[in-house]
Amino acid sequence: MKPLVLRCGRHAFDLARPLVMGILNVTPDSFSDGGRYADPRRALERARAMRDDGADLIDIGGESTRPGASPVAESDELARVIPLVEALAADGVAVSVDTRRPGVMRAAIAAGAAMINDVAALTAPGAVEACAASEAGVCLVHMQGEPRTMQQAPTYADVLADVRGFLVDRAAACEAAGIARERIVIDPGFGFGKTLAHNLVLLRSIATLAATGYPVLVGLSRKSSLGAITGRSAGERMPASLAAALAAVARGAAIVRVHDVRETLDALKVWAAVESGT
Ligand code: 7PJ
Repeated sequence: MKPLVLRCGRHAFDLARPLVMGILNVTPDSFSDGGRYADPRRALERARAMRDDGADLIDIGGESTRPGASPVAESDELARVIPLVEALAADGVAVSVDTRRPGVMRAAIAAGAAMINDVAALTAPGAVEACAASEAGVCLVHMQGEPRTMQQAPTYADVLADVRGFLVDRAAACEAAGIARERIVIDPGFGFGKTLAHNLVLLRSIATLAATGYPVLVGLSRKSSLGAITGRSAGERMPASLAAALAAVARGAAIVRVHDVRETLDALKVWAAVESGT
């Protein structure tokens, strides 16, 4: 059964059309836009530009989870993220916060965040409880290993079964703790302990993940798998990212997480017009 609505705090999203989540990395070292939005004024400008371009959600990350990244102190993560959440939530923007830390989750929710996006799928002690005590949406991401080492030698018996099983188990743990089904999104975690071949199996199998009944989020924007296919550097992967977003939506993805909001929405509009015949 296809989910109809996604509830994230005071926002309710109609899932009849795909949603676009704009990426805002406020880390000094994120792989594709590292450092560019570390200045809070520039970060706010960038977020508002993505909102004006039509982003449904803006995902703010203060801890780089790129392969090989080193950990960031919680106080630094809070200082980077929370003032932006406050400013954007006051504008009425649906803000998602990309974090693995329960302390950051609680502060983000108190500052008005609509969604917690966790590449560790709320596995940190206290993370499920921090989200259950709110009305925020949650995005549960599959990751094998941890960011520093996850791309060294990812292996799976059956990547789709492993990822699907993990995500369904995490969603069940969330529901058992009181997080309503309508607040939960799942994400296979492209590049999080996956080779190009693993990523392609998962992308081809989005419909199987969507058949769990949870909306599926896909994050492939500018990722290295697209570089492996095209031979392009991170800054030159926008066309590849648009193709990946369309491939995901055509297979049932509910949300695409992207750097290039305006271009992705244009591509999705053409795709939707073809699909609906209007
Ligand atoms: C993802 C993410 C993703 C979700 C990052 C990057 C690396 N959150 N955070 N899904 N990737 N939900 O932006 O390329 O794929 S950080």
